[in-house]
Amino acid sequence: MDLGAGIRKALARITGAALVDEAAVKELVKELQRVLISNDVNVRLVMELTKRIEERALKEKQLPGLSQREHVVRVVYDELLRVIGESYVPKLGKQRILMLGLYGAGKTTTIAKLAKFYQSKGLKVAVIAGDVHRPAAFEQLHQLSAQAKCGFYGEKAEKNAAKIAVDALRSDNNKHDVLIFDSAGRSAMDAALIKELQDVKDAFKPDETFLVVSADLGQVAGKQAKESNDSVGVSGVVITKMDGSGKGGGALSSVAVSGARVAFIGTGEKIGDLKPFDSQGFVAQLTGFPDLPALMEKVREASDEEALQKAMEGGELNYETFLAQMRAMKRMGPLKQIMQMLGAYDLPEEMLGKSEEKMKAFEAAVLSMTSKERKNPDLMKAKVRQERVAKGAGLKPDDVRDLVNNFERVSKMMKQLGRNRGLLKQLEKKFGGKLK
Ligand SMILES: Nc1nc2c(ncn2[C@@H]2O[C@H](COP(=O)(O)OP(=O)(O)OP(=O)(O)O)[C@@H](O)[C@H]2O)c(=O)[nH]1
Ligand SMILES: [Mg+2]
Repeated sequence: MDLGAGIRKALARITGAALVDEAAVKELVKELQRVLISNDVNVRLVMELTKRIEERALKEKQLPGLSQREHVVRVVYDELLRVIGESYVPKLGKQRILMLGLYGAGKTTTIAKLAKFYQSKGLKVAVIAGDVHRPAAFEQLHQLSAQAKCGFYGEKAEKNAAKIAVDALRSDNNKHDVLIFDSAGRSAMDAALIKELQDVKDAFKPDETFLVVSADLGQVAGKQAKESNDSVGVSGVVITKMDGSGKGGGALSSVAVSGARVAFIGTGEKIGDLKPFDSQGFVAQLTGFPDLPALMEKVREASDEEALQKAMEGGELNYETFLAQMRAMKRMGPLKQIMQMLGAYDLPEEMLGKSEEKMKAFEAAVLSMTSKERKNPDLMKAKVRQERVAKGAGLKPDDVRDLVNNFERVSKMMKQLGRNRGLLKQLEKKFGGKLK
């Protein structure tokens, strides 16, 4: 059974259980251990991971608004994500990339895929045929470059890879934004390969050095990542053949714990079968909860609700607490009516979560503020700050000005209402818990 299917089956025990108690959590943990180990994930890692899952699932305070089931799923998701590491955000600028890896890992194919990827981001790409050992390597890359419609440099008879790098840089003369160098594979990271790669590095001066490993190496991928990093330095790992291997989870987790970052994932032989590594998406897929982001949203709202409660009780309003309030109000429809009953008729409609778009804009703006600005709303009255935030949030300065004005209006009103401490509590009593 592949890793994803196994994890989903294990989680089904929880989601299908009549009662989510300690025994159910222990069952889940046992099943997870079995699945992870049989998928070549390192045993020590599995034990650490499942111990944390068990502890957190049983002991951690459940966030309000989450069911016991959701709480457990969330813990599993969280912990898997922690092992698997961060998503990769490709740099989209001028750069040189050196590719390395053992025989047949997928270096040359991946180069064509990368060329296509960076070109799709508007960058000019050329590839360099630097595999001087395999006779057909030059032709293979040449053909792939035609398919990817990118530039190509190579010298058929040249046996010195570093010299090819120097010549390619000279003839390119800054014409292309991204240069990708194909190097020769070996059956092991031996001294000769390390020396050749080091010479190429000195000549080519890469910004990124990507190690290419095949998913069917399983845990060995992590060992390879570590060795390559120690000997030549690696800035990212591309895991290929994730489509055809049951050991992908093992490869991925072992690379992540080796300290290297997973940069791209190859999922097929075609030129479009490559994507930057998205750890959240990957874990969502593994756990079989495509709506996990929705669950996470619920988690966030639950914590927002706590922040809201505090803000209402303390009467303090700033951009941070305001954002939390808006998020919570979105769910607490009745609050708006209650506020109207209290005479607060002129709450700006769109600020009460009616309009998704405004909400998103507001959120983007708040996230572009410094934490000082979030806590001291008065600072945001300055035009220069509004302009800076607009730039950061991808909004027009006028939009940010509107948001600031709206905030000021609501803030004034909240101050009047908020003088009544514990307002929310009283309202809840009065309306019989309708607020939740
Ligand atoms: N299914 C699948 N096949 C892949 C993937 N990436 C590469 N391959 C295949 O793996 C084989 C080897 O790929 P190459 O790109 O030639 O590997 P290489 O590392 O350059 O090999 P050498 O230059 O001989 O060391 C080819 O048949 C590719 O089509 C992938 O993500 N999925
Ligand atoms: Mg090759």
